Amino acid sequence: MKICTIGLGYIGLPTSVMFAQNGVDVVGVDINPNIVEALNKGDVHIEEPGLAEALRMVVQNGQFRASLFTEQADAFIISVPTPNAEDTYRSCDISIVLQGLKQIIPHLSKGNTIIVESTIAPRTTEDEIVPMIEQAGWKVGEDIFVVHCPERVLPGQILHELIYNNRIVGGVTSACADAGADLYKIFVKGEIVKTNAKTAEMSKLIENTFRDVNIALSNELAKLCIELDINVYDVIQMANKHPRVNLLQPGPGVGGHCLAVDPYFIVAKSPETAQIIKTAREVNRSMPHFIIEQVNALLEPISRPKIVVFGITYKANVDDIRESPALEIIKQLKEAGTHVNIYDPHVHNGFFEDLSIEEAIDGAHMILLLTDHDEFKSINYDALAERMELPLLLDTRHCIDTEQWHNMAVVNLGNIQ
Ligand code: SAJ
Repeated sequence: MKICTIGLGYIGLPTSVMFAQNGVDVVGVDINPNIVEALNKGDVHIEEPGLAEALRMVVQNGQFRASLFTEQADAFIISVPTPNAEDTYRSCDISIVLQGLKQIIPHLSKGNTIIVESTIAPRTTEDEIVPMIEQAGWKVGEDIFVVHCPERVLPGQILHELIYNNRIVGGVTSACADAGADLYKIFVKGEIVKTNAKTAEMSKLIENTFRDVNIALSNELAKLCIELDINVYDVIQMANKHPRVNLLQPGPGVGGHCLAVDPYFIVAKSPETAQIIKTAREVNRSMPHFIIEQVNALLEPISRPKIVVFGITYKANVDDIRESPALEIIKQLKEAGTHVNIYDPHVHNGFFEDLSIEEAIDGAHMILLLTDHDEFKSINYDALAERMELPLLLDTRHCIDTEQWHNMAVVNLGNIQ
C-alpha cells in the first residue's frame, strides 16, 4: 500500500508519519523545498510532542520520504490550508485544495482513493471536487473513490488524538465511504463513522463553531461581570457546578487556524440565517481591543508605558501564531506608540527580537500575559518585580495565582474592577 499526502503541515505531516509507522509507504509532497529537505534529513519544522522522534524513525526505516512532486499511489490525502477568502463574509478559499487535486489527476489509476482532510465549506466535495475528477474522465464511486475525512485533532496532542479520536468518513457514495474507512482502519483505534461528504463537511465546521460560540459566551460574560463588578471566574466556577453547564474560559480572543476561520465558511454560505455564529465571531474578535482598553485604564497615569507581552502563540505550549489575538494586541499597542517587548519561549522565528526574560522585563510597567505557556506558571514573579518600573501583571488567561506574590500585583479579568 502506498499513500501520497499533499501538504506537510500541522496535519499532513503527523498523518503521513502515522501511516508510515503502520507499514504504509508514504511519500509526502510539499511546495516548500526547505521543508522537503529538512524532513528528508529527519528534522521537523513544527512543534508537536512526539513528532520529531516519530519522523526520525520512519525516515530512517525508509517508510516515509518527502518530495516536491506528486506521484502515483493507491491513495491520495490532501491536507493543505483553506484560508478565508478576502470577500465580504470571509468564505472558504479552496484554491490550494484544487491545485493539489490538479497535481493528483495525471497520476490517477482505476481504484484509487482521494481523501480531502482540509476543512472545506458545506457541499464543496460534491460541487467542486467531484466535477473536476469526472471532467478528467473518471467515474467517482466506480473508478475513483472520493472522501471528505475532516481532521479533528487538537494541536499539542495530535499523535494521540489521530489514533484514538473517532473519525468521520464522508464518502460521495457508500463505496467511497467504505474505501476511506478501510484506509483509516490502518491506524485509527477510535470509532470510524461513515456518512456522506456534505454531512462530514458540515459536522466538522459546526464542531469548531460550537466551541467558538461557547467561548464568545464566556467572553461576553467577562465583559458583563467587569461592568457589574462581579468576579467572572467565581461565576464560571459556580455555574459549572450545574450538571448540564460547562462554560469555557474567557481570554484575549480566539486564535488558531480553526476556530477563528471555520465559522465564517458557514456564515458565507448563508449570511442571513447564520446570526448566532456571526455574532459570536464579532464578540471574539472584539477581545483584543477590550484587553487594550483594560491595559490603558491600568496604565493611565504613565505617559510612555513599556509593556512586556508574555506569549504570542494562539494557545499554550504550541509554536503556532496563526490568527493569534496577541498579534492584533501588539499591533494596536504599537500603533498607539507603546513600547512593546515580546517574550515567548516557544517562538524563535525572527518575528520579534529574541530577548532573555531579564532583557525583556527591565524597566517595564506591565507584564501582559496573553498565552498560558507552562513556563510562565513557574516563574518567580517577585524576583521579576524588582527589575520593573511598575510591578504589575495583567493575566488574561487566569493562570497566575493572585495571592502568591508580594511584590508583583497580579490582575486578571476577574479582579480588574
Ligand atoms: N480558547 C479560549 N477559551 C477556552 C478554550 C479555548 O479562549 O476555554 C481559545 C484558545 O486560547 C485558542 C482558541 O480558543 O486561541 C482555539 O483553541 P482550542 O484549543 O479550542 O482549539 P484548536 O484551534 O487548537 O483546535 C480546534 C479543536 N476543535 C474543537 O475542540 C472543537 C480541534 O479538535 C480541531 O481539530 C482543530 O480545531 C481543527 O484543526 O479544526
